[in-house]
Amino acid sequence: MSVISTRIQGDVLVVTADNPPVNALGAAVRQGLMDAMRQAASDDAVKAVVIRCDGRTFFAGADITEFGKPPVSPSLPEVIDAIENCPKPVVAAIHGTALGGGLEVALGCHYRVAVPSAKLGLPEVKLGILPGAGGTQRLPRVVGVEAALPMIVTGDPVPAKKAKAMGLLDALVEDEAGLEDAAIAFAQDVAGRSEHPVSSRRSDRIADTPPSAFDDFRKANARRLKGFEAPEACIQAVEAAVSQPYEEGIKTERVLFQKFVTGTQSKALRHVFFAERAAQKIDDLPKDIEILPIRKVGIIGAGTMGGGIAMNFLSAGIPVTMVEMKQDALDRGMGIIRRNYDNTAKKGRITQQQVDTAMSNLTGSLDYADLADCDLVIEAVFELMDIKKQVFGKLDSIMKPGAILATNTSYLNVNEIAASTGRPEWVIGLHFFSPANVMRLLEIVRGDRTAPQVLATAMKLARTIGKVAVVSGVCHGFIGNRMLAARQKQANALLMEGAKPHQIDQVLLDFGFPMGPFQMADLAGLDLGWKEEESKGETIRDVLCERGRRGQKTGKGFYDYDEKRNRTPSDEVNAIVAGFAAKSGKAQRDIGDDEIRERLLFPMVNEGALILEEGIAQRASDIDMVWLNGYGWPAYTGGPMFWADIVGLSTVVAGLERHGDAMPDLTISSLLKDKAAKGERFNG
Ligand code: TC6
Repeated sequence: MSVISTRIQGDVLVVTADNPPVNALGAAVRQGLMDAMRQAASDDAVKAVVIRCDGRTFFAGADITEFGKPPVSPSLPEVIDAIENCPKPVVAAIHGTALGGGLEVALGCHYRVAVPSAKLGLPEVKLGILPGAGGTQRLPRVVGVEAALPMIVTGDPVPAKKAKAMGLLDALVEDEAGLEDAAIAFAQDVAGRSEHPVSSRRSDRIADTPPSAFDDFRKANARRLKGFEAPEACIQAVEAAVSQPYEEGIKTERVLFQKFVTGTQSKALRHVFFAERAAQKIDDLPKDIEILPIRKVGIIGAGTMGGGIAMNFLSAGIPVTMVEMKQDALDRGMGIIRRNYDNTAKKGRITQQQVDTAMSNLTGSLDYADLADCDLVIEAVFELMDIKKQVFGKLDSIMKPGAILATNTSYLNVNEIAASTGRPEWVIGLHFFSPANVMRLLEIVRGDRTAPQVLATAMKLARTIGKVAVVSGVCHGFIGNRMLAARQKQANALLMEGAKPHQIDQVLLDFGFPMGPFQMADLAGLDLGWKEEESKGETIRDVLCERGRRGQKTGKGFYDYDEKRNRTPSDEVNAIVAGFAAKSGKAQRDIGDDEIRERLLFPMVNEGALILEEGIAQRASDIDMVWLNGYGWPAYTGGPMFWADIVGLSTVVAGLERHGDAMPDLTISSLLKDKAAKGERFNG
């Protein structure tokens, strides 16, 4: 069946796309639209045209899988020009999402109508490119530069009501089922008008732009956009819309688009797009597996982690019972949740009504028995195996049959925890990242005996609460913390060899991380897990803590901090480290940034390769998702495994071998060596 079909209703040509799942504008769709425009122009009985889509959405954009392949005619810009040049008025009927090339098609139409639930956006920037089918020239002409810039540069879509208010839509159709008929009626109405169809090219809204608009926007968004190349290209293209005539502006957009679509950042961000979707797939689970209903969730522990986890479910409308040992700890935890919600409401991100609903779904308790009827319980108690086992033993005796028992452990053996119950099939790891209500990553740890249904339910639940879930097998630290440990080991070794904390941190900041390991340690507190009474000054951390250097909260740690928490390197720390190095007989030396970067990042890639080799991660791109969503790895490099592909696996192996003397206990993964020798990549 053809992906584009046409029919004539009255005097309106209705053009319908049907290209599941998201009506991407692949070659066949483009050709079909082109043919339809020819039909509209040549058939005298046709007075107007409606373009609409079957399925769950209007065109969700160009077909991303075609990027990087030889172009197939007609191009999207040619198709949109054909729509715009149609002598009969063309109306876009929008439901679902009109994104990227999809919105550009709609902008080529002379009129746009949509249902209120629709969203419209130009998310190309998130793929490392800019709208390349006229979007940067047409959108500012339709809605003005002030409204167009954020849409194009951040890529965030706008809801239909806002789109109507900004002039992007001509009408809203309240009755969703009646969109097609309403669009046809709208088309008949405009066809009867005497004036020519309105082209997005002709507008003087763009002339209102103050000259400072672009620099102001650059300044206001500098932090958010740091490291990404495409946002600046987007700004330049919109600047061209203001400073150049339409035909010239379109050429500027084309040149920038061609440059970026073949760039490394775009390849990396496209990889991220598909990696996020791939992570949701578990290869050995049957497609029709039954998903268990999760109507009520229990959380053990009302600390920062437990509270953050609870908020995920409350925000999704799922009632939560939170259990603590003491009333004051419970009150404190519940109070923090309320304050967090209140603050979000103050910022206008949620309504007071939503705060009240979320809080009304939260019950506090001091009694495990109150968890008995929960469909899922997550423990977020102290990270000690004995304590976890006690908690699970108790849960086993209380929870109803068929309830999922989850641990939020970040390191411990989930199989061992599961074995402390009589129902290991119902036990799973749900490793949230702090702050748990904000961070997108959820590592789902599949125990050796976890039932497929339990795993599938956890994956579905992750989607419900807006997390990016990645499945990990059982090993110490799972995917993320195991690789973090490999990096930390090198950071500590480099310190002893003469690199300074600020130098090591700066190398990672320059790479694109939001923070380096010593900044992170200072933020978390150096005394986390450290006991004063047991400290014998045997490690750098012992000495720092003993001297009151316990991190940002004490005004000093690896760095000195002023009252605004600005950090400066510390001579005292350097002397302490040098003292330890001398005691261990290590000569300190100047270490270059390249060596630091290789010694920090190559062992991580190696650990990732071991994780793959052992079957802990399903695929390399899952490892990328963990680091992108949980640890601040810069998205524009695609994640550690994709980055290694770009650097070249033989370069990584050569680097590991070159630094071998400094990393004597590092075993190079045979998978990594093998792939490097064959010139292969981790990702395809
Ligand atoms: C552009 O338009 C540039 C224009 C200039 C040209 C000159 N192409 O996300 P889901 C697949 S750039 C190909 O799970 P949802 C996706 O991989 C594009 N495939 O669904 C998945 O496949 P799988 C600008 C695509 O309901 C399946 O469809 N547009 C595309 O959660 C389902 O996707 C965008 O960036 C595509 N464009 O969300 C929008 N889109 O089942 C990208 C999706 O094999 N898309 N697939 O894994 C989205 O944001 C979302 O897909 C959604 C639907 C909101 C449309």
